[in-house]
Amino acid sequence: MPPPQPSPGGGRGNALFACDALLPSGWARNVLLRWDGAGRLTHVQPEAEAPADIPACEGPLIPGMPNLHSHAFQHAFAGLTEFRGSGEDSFWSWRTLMYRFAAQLSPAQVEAIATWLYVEMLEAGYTSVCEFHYLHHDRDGRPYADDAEIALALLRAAERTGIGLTLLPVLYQASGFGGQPPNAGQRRFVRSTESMLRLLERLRPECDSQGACLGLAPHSLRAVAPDALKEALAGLDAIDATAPIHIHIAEQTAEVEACLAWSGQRPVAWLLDHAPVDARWCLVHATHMDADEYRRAAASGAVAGLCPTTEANLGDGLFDFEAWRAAGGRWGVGSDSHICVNAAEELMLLEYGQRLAKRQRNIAADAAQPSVAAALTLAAVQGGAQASGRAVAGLSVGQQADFVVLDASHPALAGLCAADALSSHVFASHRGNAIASVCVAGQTRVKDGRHLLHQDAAAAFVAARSQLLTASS
Ligand code: NGQ
Ligand code: ZN
Repeated sequence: MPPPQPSPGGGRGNALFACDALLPSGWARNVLLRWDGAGRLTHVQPEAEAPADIPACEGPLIPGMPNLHSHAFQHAFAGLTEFRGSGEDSFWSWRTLMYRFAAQLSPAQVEAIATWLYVEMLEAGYTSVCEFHYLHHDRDGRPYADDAEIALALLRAAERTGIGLTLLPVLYQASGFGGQPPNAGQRRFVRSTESMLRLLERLRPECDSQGACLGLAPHSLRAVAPDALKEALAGLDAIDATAPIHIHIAEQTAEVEACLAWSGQRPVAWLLDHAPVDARWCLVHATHMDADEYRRAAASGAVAGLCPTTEANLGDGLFDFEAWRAAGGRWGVGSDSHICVNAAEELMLLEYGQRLAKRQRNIAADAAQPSVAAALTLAAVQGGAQASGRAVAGLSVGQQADFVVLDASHPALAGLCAADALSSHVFASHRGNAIASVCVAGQTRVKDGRHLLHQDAAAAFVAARSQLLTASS
């Protein structure tokens, strides 16, 4: 039978029966799900009878994955820096090229790129995204007539595609620790703390009206000096004392060294001592921490924002996932630069990085959840939901009906039990999409593996990228 459709009359109240569903406690059989008109689950009942009038999904049902870190515009640039420049290429030489690319983008191009990106995310198992948005101004660095121009383009892209959104306008003021003046490549990003707070006020009703969550992202300790950080956090609290806060924290060893030179502390330690880090925070790329930082950051309740494919692509270094889990740390995944847009592959690479470093196998599993793929999926959904500030924490009552039906007819999955099908989806589907359908807030967005906008959005993306490449050649 087909996946659920919006009910007649435009309401979204609906139901679905799944022979196998991955609930927060693990796999369950014969699960009946019901959700209300707002797309919130009202009923998650295992061992139910299959009601005759309710559609049954054909493959295992898993929770939709929140993508906790995205710079949408970078998707049009993915794959274009895989050549040797002068000397030794690094994160920093990549960043120079990325700035050059960012300098050219128009709001319409950003919208086309984001729309296609969100289509791809939905097709690849992400049902919501945290957009870490710092491309604020026009090409000359001057604010647009409407200061929210590009933020609104991102909101429209999310709304059109149906992906859930946490919008994180980025505070960016400096080029290095302690408030060093920004450089020319950063002119589109830079704004005063006061203008950031005005932007948040401007965006609040827009976000509310489409069910998006609004937070704030101090870009990094490199880009925001201590006084500005304090002032921005106080301003955010006055607007919404529960809003999520995301920051890039310790991605590169050069960044750790510069922070030590500036403050005598490593970035994570500095942040924990100078900011009220708690469960509202997402520490993106907390890659380089010492043992004490792993322990303290995990105890803060913050989510570690892991972006395995981007971190590999940029040569960041390896997060010590085992140490983080041993300390009880929460975590989720993001596709960040979008060198790869696939929730399953992020989980696979996260596990493989640890296997390579530790020379062990099945590292993310434990006695309670021996299947690595299930353990990874469940933890990343929980952590991703926390970082998103939205009720997207999986298949339980009160959470949004965000879910993915695996394609039981895909050769990698066919004939397997649900647990093995998920393992094959994560580890053995060879980049082929083993996803049949995807629902966000109970609405079908991907059917037979395809989003309704697939073709149009792809064409608009390719056109935008061609314009950009022609302009820069
Ligand atoms: C960004 N991206 O803001 O897009 C950063 C690079 C920076 C990643 N860290 C720029 N992956 O950190 O200065
Ligand atoms: Zn980032």
